[in-house]
Amino acid sequence: MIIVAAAVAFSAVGAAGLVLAINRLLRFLANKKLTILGAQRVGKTTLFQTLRDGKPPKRSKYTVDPEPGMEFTLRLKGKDVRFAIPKDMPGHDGVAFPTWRAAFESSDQVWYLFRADLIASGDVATIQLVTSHLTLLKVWLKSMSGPKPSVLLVGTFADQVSDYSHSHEDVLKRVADCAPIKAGQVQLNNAELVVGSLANARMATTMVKTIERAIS
Ligand SMILES: Nc1nc2c(ncn2[C@@H]2O[C@H](COP(=O)(O)OP(=O)(O)OP(=O)(O)O)[C@@H](O)[C@H]2O)c(=O)[nH]1
Ligand SMILES: [Mg+2]
Repeated sequence: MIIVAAAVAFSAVGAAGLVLAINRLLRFLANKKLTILGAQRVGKTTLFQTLRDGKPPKRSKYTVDPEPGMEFTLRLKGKDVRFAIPKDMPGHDGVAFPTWRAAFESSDQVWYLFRADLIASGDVATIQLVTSHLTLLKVWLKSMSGPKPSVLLVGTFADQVSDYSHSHEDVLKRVADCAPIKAGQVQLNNAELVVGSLANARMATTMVKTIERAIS
């Protein structure tokens, strides 16, 4: 499915600071293919829609993806950013990730989203899930012979950490110190790590600027 959205610069009615930050970020992604991966409900669609619309969506429904793999193109002043947000069914054991793998291997950039709040609080199920995902990405990266994607680890839902508004750095450090994230950064060719939130326009602006710094 290809959806061509209008350029953010023309369609956005969100906060001016956010639109500016998005346009700066999209410049670094022009003519690139970006894949957004992550477990269910981590904020993949929210991040894409924020970049597309210049403001975070009010609410999002579960993404029901009838076809394997969703693709979108954002056109920015004649340059395209191609997005892939592939979906996999729950309950898989890692072998059944064909759409993730195909998107991963054909991308310039891969953003892996995970719940920063749950990682920071040591949630065992989340740690196991993130570990298994990052192990898969590592195996795919190692098995590739041609150009490889750069991987960015994106922790979302930081607003759910009680002291986030006072101490961004502390939350980032707690996430960075978590074993699977620490190992993942090294194993994924020194993947950058960003932590933030898309809960509102102000937090989304910070998130977008942080992502831009990480990939530029
Ligand atoms: N508090 C908070 N809520 C968020 C954040 N990001 C997304 N959400 C909310 O989390 C829910 C899931 O977000 P989605 O963007 O649909 O997540 P997804 O990864 O696309 O989910 P699926 O496609 O269904 O797997 C939505 O209700 C969002 O509004 C965040 O940073 N903080
Ligand atoms: Mg979704």
